Amino acid sequence: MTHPSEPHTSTESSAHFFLEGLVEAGIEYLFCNLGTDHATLIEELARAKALGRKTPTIITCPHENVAIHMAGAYAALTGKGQGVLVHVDAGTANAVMGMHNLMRSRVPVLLMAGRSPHTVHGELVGSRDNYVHFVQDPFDMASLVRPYTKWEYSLPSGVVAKEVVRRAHSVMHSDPQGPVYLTLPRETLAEAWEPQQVQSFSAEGYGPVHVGSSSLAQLKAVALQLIQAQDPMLVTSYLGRSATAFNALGELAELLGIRVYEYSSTHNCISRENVWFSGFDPSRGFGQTDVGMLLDTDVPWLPKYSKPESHTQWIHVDIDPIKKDFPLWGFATHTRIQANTATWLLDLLEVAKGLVTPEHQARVAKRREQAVSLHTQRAQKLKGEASEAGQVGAINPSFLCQTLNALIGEDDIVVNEAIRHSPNVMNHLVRNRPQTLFASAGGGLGYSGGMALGFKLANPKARVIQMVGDGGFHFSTPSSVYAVAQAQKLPIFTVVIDNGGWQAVKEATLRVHPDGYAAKTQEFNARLSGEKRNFEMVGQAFGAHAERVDDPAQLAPAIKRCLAAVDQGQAAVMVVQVPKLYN
Ligand SMILES: Cc1ncc(C[n+]2csc(CCOP(=O)(O)OP(=O)(O)O)c2C)c(N)n1
Ligand SMILES: [Mg+2]
Repeated sequence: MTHPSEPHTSTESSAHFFLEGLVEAGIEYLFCNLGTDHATLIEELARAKALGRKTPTIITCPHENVAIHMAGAYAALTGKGQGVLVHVDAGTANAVMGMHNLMRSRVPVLLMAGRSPHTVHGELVGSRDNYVHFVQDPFDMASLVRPYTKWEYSLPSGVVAKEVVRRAHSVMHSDPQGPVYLTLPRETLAEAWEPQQVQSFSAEGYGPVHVGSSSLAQLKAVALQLIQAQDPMLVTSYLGRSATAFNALGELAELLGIRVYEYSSTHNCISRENVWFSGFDPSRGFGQTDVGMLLDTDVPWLPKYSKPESHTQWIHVDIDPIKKDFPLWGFATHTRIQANTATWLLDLLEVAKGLVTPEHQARVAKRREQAVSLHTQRAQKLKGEASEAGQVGAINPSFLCQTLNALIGEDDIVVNEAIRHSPNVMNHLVRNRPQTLFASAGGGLGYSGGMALGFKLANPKARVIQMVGDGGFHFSTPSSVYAVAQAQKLPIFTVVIDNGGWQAVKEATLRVHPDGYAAKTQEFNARLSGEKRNFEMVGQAFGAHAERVDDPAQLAPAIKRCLAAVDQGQAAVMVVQVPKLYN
């Protein structure tokens, strides 16, 4: 190692090689919230800019919650994990909830945090020079994120900067994908090395490992089981993360006559126009089913309330069928297959096409008649539900979603964080195209603003519509969301569904204590009140168009104004007053 102050023109800092490693790995963006730990990275970014060298593009995020969810959404849409750079343990702590969401969503992201300097007396470039360097050096900093990472490490030396980046990149993109965490000691980033000392590590030699399909014998067995079934059904939650899988599932349902249910879906998994799409309550199909499939789902139903028939044979196919990150799981299946469901479904289709008989297709045609009738009934029921506009000060949430549905495009992307209004969003925002509906698989609220920005970054042509509760909006660090929307020219459209508090918390109490004191006194400590609650003005403060709608008759014109603003490059926030959870 050489010291950077020595007159050695040929040396470069570890930070320089680290940034080069990120570029070589294909990391396009660093979603950043910076601090004293990043001094040499900041210096190298400025130097690279001055010298015309390529680095990842920096997206400055005033809050880490936005950074981590932006990176997650970008990866969910493009398949490419990005970098998030935060400040020591403090920034890591703010990003942890996002790590929980991304880990549960199996999305790759490289979270990086600088580490406080370890030298106290000025021994090295980057030694402690500030009060916070003494207090931001906890024992086992990585323990903050360890439950939510596949891999974590601390950069031991600039010599291995590129090898470490490659390793992090390959691990996060290997199946099942997920977040990784790397810490960067300040003095290590400031070390200097000769370029020939720092090797590159190619994707060809060190790239990710993917799970494929299953054996032909197994595919045949499953195909025959489905062909022989009297009335098969399927439950999925995140199969729609792949457009290929989405399309293959639609085709398979038609070929084999399989009723498809989504449960707690984080993606739209089948076109709502497909007659075999049977809604969001799998338990409705249990009675008739002799063969069932779980395909890309972590929680297919709630066992406390829904029990499949004992004679039903369940086939389970997933990138992670053992659910390695769930201490308990609790769903009995008869066949368990680890596979990439997109390639597996394509293979199954091929095999099944060679096995179906005219007799089977006649049986499917008969079932199809029933499916068409149920599909039509469902559509009519939903139409009826949304036809009632509601009152001034209590707009019907189904009417809200149906009105919005008529005004958005089929390739627009909806981010769902509507919580107890999720059924309205799922039923009335009719998403027929793959990758046009997303939610978090995790349970940490406040994801949808950052995610909406990440989708807009990944697909600037699509409109991105964020559906969020009033509680969720508070969690989303909204001043940071609209600051980034403005600075990065990422106009998103936020719809705040305001019911005056946390309906989910109220309902949870009633489920456990239906006749308790909370129920009798109607006191759930779930009220979000105050003389002024102008969520739209939070957006306005950072350049967004703002609307507040109390009257259902004003809804469509307000949506149109918001969409016009978004189309002209300005974010929009529309607060809609729905019935309050407290009278
Ligand atoms: C970070 C975080 N804190 C708390 C919760 C618990 N929680 C779940 S739903 C909910 C209420 C959300 O309120 P809102 O977004 O208004 O939706 P509503 O329940 O009214 O439909 C809360 C507080 C959570 N999931 N995540
Ligand atoms: Mg609410």
